[in-house]
Amino acid sequence: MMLLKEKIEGQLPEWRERVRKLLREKGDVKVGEISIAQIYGGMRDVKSLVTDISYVDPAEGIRFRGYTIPEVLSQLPKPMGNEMPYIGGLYYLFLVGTIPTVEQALDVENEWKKRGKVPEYVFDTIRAMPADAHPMTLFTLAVLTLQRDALFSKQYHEGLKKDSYWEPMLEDSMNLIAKLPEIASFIYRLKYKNSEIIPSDPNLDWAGNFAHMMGIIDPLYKDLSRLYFLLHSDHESGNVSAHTTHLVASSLSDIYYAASAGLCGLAGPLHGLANQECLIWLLDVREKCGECSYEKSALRQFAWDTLKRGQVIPGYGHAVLRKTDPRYTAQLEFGKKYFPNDEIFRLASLVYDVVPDVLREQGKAKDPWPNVDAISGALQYHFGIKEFDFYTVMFGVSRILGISANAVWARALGQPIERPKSLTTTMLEEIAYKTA
Ligand code: NMX
Ligand code: MLT
Repeated sequence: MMLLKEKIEGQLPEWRERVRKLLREKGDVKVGEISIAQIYGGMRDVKSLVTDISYVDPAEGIRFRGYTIPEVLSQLPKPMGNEMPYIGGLYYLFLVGTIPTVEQALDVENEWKKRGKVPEYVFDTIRAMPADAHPMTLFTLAVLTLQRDALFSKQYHEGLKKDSYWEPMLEDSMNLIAKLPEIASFIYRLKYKNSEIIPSDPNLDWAGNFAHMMGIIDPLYKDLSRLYFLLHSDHESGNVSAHTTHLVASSLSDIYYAASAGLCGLAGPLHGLANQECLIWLLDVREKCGECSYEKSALRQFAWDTLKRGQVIPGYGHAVLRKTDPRYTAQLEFGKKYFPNDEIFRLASLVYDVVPDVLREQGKAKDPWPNVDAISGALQYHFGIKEFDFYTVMFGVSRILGISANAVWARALGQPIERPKSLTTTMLEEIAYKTA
């Protein structure tokens, strides 16, 4: 039996009883209230979702299964001679809840190797799309195309018992994740590198193999890929990609349907597409400010001009965080260590000295600090990935780790179809003026 399956199966009776007990004994305890401002305001801070895989503390940032980003980076097993961990180990942590040994991390990596062959029909579908289709469209489509092979849908129609729903969900998730590096790098090479596809190297780990298939020679790019996929993987359940995936999967859609829906949400400029927007913004600074790009006064003016045009400064602000995103800090440290004098990296780090003050002066954004997207593109740019409309695909590859792990556990714990209640404006007015 697959190790991950065995480990989840071992924990399930206890988890199911824990949730049953809480519901039985304390099901009517109130966790919060909801105001009219929250209903109209994107449900900000409404506590209505549950996940044990990650938690975002506004003042501290993300913890994966209780571990901070620096703890995860230092404690997860790493390929020999490298500084960044196996992503197989991260997935083990997500699903099992404990830091794996090297053998356990490699067990996940080996499962992915066994399941990695991408069916030709996926490539044919991508090739059939117009040449100017956005890479996120191609990626989302590729994930959806794989739905043909969904085990969950097949077994459900064969009469699978509810207690076992999570098993094909896990199998499907493993099958999907295994194929992502090859699909993503195929899109990149097809679109930007003359269709010169680089075959997969079975000796490499999942993230290292992605770096190899992208055609980046510098061995450090393998570690950046491991870092990138780790940092973007999960951010609790309320963000658009995670919440969309959860919502769609709650109707018992399989992971291919649900993850492709989540990716569509990730493709929005206020969410994952912000990494592309950030790079565009930095290149714009360089083009318009020229030599002065590195002067704080010029950067300040540029930031103000952006705001005055009614646009957001991409990569800054957050719905939950109220401090610098630790995912930003981890990437900043990587750049400072390996290429502090890189032009675009320097510019991205200088923006950090200027933009928070500008946003505070403007007084609108509740969080003036950088998020994960503010610097990720600058690191890719350093390694020659200059086609910024590809950046969100890498975010998507990584995000599927988190959303699929959540989908497996949601199904294991029998979470029901999601269906909140809506009201009309008249009803809200009646409630408001009656209680006033
Ligand atoms: N630049 C300019 N204005 C901003 C920014 C920003 N970076 N961040 C927030 N604001 C504005 C926001 O547009 C809103 O204005 P208005 O009242 O006119 O609608 C006001 O400040 C209050 O917004 P907040 O409550 O602080 O933020 P909210 O929770 O609504 O949105 C984001 C969070 C992340 C969508 C927002 O900060 C933003 O648009 N940031 C830039 C885009 C970005 O970096 N997105 C990536 C987020 C991370 N990710 O990968 O998903
Ligand atoms: C994410 O990683 O999903 C973003 O930081 C957005 C969020 O958490 O709201």
